[in-house]
Amino acid sequence: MEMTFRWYGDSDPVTLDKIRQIPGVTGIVSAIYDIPVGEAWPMDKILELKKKIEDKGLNLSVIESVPVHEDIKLGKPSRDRMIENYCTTLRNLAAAGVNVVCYNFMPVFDWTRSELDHELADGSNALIYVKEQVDKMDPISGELALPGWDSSYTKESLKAVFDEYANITEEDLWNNLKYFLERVIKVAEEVKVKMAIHPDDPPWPIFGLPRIITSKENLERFCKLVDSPYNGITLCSGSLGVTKENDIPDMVRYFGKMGRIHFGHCRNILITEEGSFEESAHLSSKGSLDMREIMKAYKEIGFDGPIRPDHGRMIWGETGKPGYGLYDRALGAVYLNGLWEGLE
Ligand code: DNO
Repeated sequence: MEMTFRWYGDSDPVTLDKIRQIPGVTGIVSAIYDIPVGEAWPMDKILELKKKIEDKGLNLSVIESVPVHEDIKLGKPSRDRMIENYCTTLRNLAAAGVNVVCYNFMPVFDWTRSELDHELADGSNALIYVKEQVDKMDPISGELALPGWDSSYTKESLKAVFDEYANITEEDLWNNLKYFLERVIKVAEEVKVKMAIHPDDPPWPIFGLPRIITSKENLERFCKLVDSPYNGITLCSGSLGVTKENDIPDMVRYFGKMGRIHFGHCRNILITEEGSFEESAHLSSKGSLDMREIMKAYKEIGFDGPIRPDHGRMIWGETGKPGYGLYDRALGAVYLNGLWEGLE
């Protein structure tokens, strides 16, 4: 297992100099953020990113994410050109020595929360999802922005894309995902890049948009869409774990034995009521997930890929990108490494 940490590039207040001081973290998870979704990533930019990271004595372990253009998810004719570009990006990444790529297939919005700085009992601030509040939110008001969301939408273009999704069913989304995978996984196999889909967060439909990467059953269906070891998963405990039906250690064992887990996101969450949750500290006793059992499952499958702590709370007065401060994520990394060492 390699402990990794997400870095948002030069604009990230959590610098590589800080990250390299977290004991046990050797890998960086990053991306190129200034290329429009749907365009190919040029070689020189990839090499520049890699060099910056390696100059600090770290590895560029995972790209999170190479985003999938909405036209691909919608199955529009323009998708062929965009899939071609996606394949070019994979070829370039492979040539630069990157071999794990994370992405997601969530329509329009990436991870969604109702509040970004909810104060917990200990005075720290965390992201939370309260079903009632989300049900009342107007997704196209442009009022809520999250680090994972595409910020290039205007109110009008958001409305337009929502209209396009009005006719897209879950089955359509499955078909469009299959179409994408049939083309991309061929190239991934050829250049040996492990593709790792990120589950939908939260794992249920929001704002009337379909979501399909949500459960063990659906992940199994996903694996069979294109039955290749390069067609794998980012097993995100915090995304899948907010519903009790998803047994995370069981999923790690099941998909791990199939050789389909290429990346682990390990964080805890506290289910506050059915359909609502808070992002808690990583420690098992602070949330609903048994983190030791999850790490034990990774140990049992002989996992040798990258793992990262995931969202952290804001503690000790830190401010910054919601979910992506330094301190609590660093505590998470050290805690997960401690569990791992204890299991050795
Ligand atoms: C949240 C992340 C997601 C993830 C994407 C992958 O912090 O886990 O935003 O990066 O869904 O494409």
